[in-house]
Amino acid sequence: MVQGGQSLGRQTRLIFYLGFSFRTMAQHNLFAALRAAFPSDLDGTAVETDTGLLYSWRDLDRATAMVANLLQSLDLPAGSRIAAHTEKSVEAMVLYLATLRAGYVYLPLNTAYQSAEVEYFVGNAEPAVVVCASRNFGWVSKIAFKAGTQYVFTLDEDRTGSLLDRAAQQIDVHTVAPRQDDDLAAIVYTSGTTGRSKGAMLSHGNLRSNAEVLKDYWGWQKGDVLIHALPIFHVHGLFVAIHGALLNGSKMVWMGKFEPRAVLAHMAQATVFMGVPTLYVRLLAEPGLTAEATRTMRLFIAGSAPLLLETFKEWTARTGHTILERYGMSETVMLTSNPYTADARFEYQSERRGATVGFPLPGVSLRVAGEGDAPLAEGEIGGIQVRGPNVFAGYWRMPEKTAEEFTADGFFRTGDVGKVDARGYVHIVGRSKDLIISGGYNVYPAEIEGYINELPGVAESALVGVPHPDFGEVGVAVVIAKPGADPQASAIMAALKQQLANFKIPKHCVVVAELPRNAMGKVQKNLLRAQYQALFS
Ligand code: MLC
Ligand code: AMP
Repeated sequence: MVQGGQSLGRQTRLIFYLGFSFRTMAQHNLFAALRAAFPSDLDGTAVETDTGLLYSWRDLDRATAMVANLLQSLDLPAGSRIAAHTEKSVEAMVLYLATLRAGYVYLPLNTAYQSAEVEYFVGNAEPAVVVCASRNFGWVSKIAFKAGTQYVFTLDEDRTGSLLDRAAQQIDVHTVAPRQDDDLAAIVYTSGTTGRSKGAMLSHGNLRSNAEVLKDYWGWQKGDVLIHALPIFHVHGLFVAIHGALLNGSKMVWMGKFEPRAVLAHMAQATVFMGVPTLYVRLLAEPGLTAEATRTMRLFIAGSAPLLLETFKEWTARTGHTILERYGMSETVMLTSNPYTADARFEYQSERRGATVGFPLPGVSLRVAGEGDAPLAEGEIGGIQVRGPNVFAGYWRMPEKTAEEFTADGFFRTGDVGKVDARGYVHIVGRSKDLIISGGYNVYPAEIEGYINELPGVAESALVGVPHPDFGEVGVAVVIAKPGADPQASAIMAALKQQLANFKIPKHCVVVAELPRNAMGKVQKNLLRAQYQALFS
């Protein structure tokens, strides 16, 4: 087992215990920690958008107070979920922060999700409040009211909508709702509309402890400026990026959508960038990506999907910077990271190594296990299991699923397969879960297959992930027709587009006579993957 961080000395322990008794009385609301890190000059710029808007720290404080006051004025039951199906905007971030501030539970929903997907999440989470784009109000409110939601507000990217209209009537001071470490802060769905799609329950303590560890581990410093170019529906853009900047009192350059040239144009005023591998691949395709263009940058961080070694190397060759790759998931926030600094005491551990995800973060225990959860030796490949203050409390209203994913001694089975090498670096070599990660978004084959199998003329299907130069991995659907039927690949794709988020649509579909099967009759997806391996290369 690998334990992140150093063991505590006797003296440090004493301080820790004294500190602990004080902390039990203290404010544990994550928002309070973020707010406490705002710079003393509240008139400085906290966020600058790619459309030229400036928000001061005072603006963030006042806006979150007003939205928090609005939420509290609704007299919602304790623990109410506030679901957001809103495009990326600073106001959407304010809604997230205000939800924390008021002590409710935030539920982010990707705006790519269509009605069946939203219906599942809203039906499962039963949010008291849903906020959506005004153009979607008709269908979203119908779903929400059916699920028992009391209030549906609108919020658009141009700072309009009923949420802000109503919040404008509130006062701009607000006392942060007291919360304990174990209190729920957010529910993040892993994906899909099938019964297997699970809401990971993250507490204030999970999120705050992880953010605090990363602040130190990644050497956040005074003057840092983050380019925020990721969506804010998922852990990477919502927690890692936003908490990182706010907890350091750092300005964010806020991009509504990732555009490589816009990112390059803003790089000269920034120091930190976070992206999924596709963002790095697309930046590398820009001739403007040079050492000069990245001169002011201190740190490039990648994660959410495997970063190819060739991307890692090319980045260094072009910019002189070494990408720091880290590993995490919705259920755990961040787990491991390559090192930021060269630490003379651990010289061999100071290198950022491509194709590895570095070391367990301080406080995280990580082990590689084989059959029956038996721990494996160094270098052996098995299931990655983790434990720590960042690991979620369980799946929303799914105690049996939660129990299935935890070992008897409290380790969470990540579903990732990997090893720890002789130097202690963690390598991810595959996944035991049937999952495709495309451009940093998760696609569950079983969900897509379920939709395809419902289409006219389809007997059966298999979705497999194959390498893709831009998205890293994409889905290929292999379909078997019902006897006498002749379903067309183009019609299948068109039908899926009507029902599913765009990133889940297979990039290729073929109708074949039969699927390869093993002696037990199970489809051999490894053979299909091998067959279509070179489709996009
Ligand atoms: C868009 N498309 C995708 C896709 N994104 N297809 C597969 N995978 C994706 N990720 C589709 C579009 O619908 C479109 O289809 C076509 O591909 C081209 O679209 P595009 O204009 O190039 O896409 P774009 O809007 O630029 O989006 C690409 C992207 C985006 C890479 C910027 O997908 C993105 O922001 N990804 C980041 C996801 C993320 O934040 N993951 C973090 C999860 S947290 P058509 O047919 O309509 O033309 C996590 C934990 C952790 O994993 O460790 O961090
Ligand atoms: P999600 O459920 O969207 O949070 O996705 C989490 C999954 O993304 C993990 O279980 C991993 O499979 C994958 N992942 C995250 N970071 C990395 C990384 N650096 N390398 C490989 N896979 C990663």
